Amino acid sequence: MTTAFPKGFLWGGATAANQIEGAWNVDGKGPSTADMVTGGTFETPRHYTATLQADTYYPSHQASDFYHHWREDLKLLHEMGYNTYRMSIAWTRIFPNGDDEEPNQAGLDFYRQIFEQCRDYGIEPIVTISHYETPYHLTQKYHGWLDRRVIDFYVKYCKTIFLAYKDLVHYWLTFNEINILIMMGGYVGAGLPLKDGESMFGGEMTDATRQDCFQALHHQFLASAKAVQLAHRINPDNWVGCMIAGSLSYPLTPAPADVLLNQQEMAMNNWFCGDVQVRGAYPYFAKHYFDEHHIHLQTEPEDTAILKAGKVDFYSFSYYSSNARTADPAKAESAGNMTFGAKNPYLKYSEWGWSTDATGLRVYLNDVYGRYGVPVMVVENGLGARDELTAEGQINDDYRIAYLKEHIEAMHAAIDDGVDLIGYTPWGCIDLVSAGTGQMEKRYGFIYVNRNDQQQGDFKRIPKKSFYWYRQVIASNGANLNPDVLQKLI
Ligand code: BGP
Repeated sequence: MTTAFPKGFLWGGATAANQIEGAWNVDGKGPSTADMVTGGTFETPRHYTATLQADTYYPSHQASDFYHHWREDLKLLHEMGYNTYRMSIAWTRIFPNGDDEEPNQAGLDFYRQIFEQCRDYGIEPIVTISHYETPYHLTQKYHGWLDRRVIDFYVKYCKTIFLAYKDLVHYWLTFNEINILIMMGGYVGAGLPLKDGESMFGGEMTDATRQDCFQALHHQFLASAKAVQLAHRINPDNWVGCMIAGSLSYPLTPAPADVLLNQQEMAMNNWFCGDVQVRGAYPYFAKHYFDEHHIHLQTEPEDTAILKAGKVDFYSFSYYSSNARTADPAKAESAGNMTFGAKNPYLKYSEWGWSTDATGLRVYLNDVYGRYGVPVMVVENGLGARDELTAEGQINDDYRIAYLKEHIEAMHAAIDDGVDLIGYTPWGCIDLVSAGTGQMEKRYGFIYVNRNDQQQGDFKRIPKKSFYWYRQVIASNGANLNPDVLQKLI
């Protein structure tokens, strides 16, 4: 039987600018890498075009039109009882090219209104500074994060927003899923150039692409460390976290080769970035990995001190599913959130190939807290699914409630285990564009957005059954997870 969560627990939801805002070129906003990527499906990968093509669908251009619906959206989040909301700032609303001299005032004003409204609602914003979008100009002129000068552009952007929202925002995440650079290539995470028409995630990782990804990652580590120090200097109340794609995996069998492989995958996919950002130094296994893959980082003598001085205050991560690893190449592969592995016979898989594994969340929380001992936040979690409107105009998303319920129970168990878990922001609380496939119809939200993949629909917001359920969860501080909630009009 679940009892309440600790007092002051942060309950909310999460979104990202390029997946929800739309208005991609409005009020002085410049194009970002996300604006150059087409729609796709599970079977058809999204691809990048070097210039925008007529008659091609770029989902970020309209997304869920939050830019014109934010008042209504925040009101709904408030009605659900949120005391936190994780969102990102689009760098290109503030600095349209990334390397501009002056910030764009209209962009600063846009987010100020949002943060003021959050304050009035008692919602603490958690702001991701860079969520899968780099100013496109930086990709074209500097090869994205491959160029060390981009660190200074990022730090200038950080300084601008830290000062602008000094009294309104206290929680910051430096880079969304920074470890994507280890797992899936560099365009999405670091704006590394792609060839025209190439899949957004690039091809297979080779030693050459890996070299670029780790160099870009090194620059992001330095940028993050500098941002942490700056945030603390500007306001000692600022709390800055890393954000890691929680990539839990198990050995598929007890065969020692599977166990060893899994240990290595866990280390590279999770602890590599976590160690640099939380402990302030590259882990012991980095050298062996770099040697094995012929990676030679270009560094400066001051880098070690910068990383050490810029340790984050807390560890945040996304968690959707788990994977299984086998040293036997013949075993079937399954998709997951950015990592691939063998199909785990004990788990169920979604239409998009993602497993549901709530126990894995408890395992991961214990692993993370055991390793780092800093407060932990789950800043993404959820079930991407197709929702159907009933004849009465309702969405009975019991499958989503079941998924979230299990994961909240797992978080509760982890707290009982002793983990210092301080917040939960399930992903895509308002339906938005899928990062992986570009679909609107892979929905995560408590709030339905009337828009489909054929670009039809008026963006109308409709609370789903899970909206009323989550409201009850928050109101009881996690004590009442009863799924048979009444759908009442708000
Ligand atoms: C994470 C990203 C999010 C989000 C989520 C769900 O990797 O941080 O931006 O999109 O995954 O993934 P998808 O949208 O592909 O279903």
